[in-house]
Amino acid sequence: MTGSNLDTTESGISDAYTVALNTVPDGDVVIDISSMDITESTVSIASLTFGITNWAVAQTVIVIPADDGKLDGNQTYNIVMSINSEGTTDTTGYALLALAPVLVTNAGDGS
Ligand SMILES: [Ca+2]
Ligand SMILES: [Ca+2]
Repeated sequence: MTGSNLDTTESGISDAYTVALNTVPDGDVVIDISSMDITESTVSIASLTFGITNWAVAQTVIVIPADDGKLDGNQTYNIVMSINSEGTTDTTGYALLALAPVLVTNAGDGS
């Protein structure tokens, strides 16, 4: 994974990170993605699927800032990723993997 500390602004500057697997799976690995503070941002995609053919190909998640209309300065929160147990068919260990959150700071725009 690349880009674990992201900066966005309420005025509309987004940021992004990429995810790829480090080892070959023997089936699909589905990773769910969600913003822990949707008043500050949303994510461009709700889940990523990696398989035997694309496990090493980086997939991009764009963090899209939201303007909450509050004078709240810079807000820091996590984008969390978790293995989707229903969609994941891999048996090499990804099902038990805990994924580190991505820290995002959304800078306030003064309103
Ligand atoms: Ca805000
Ligand atoms: Ca604001």
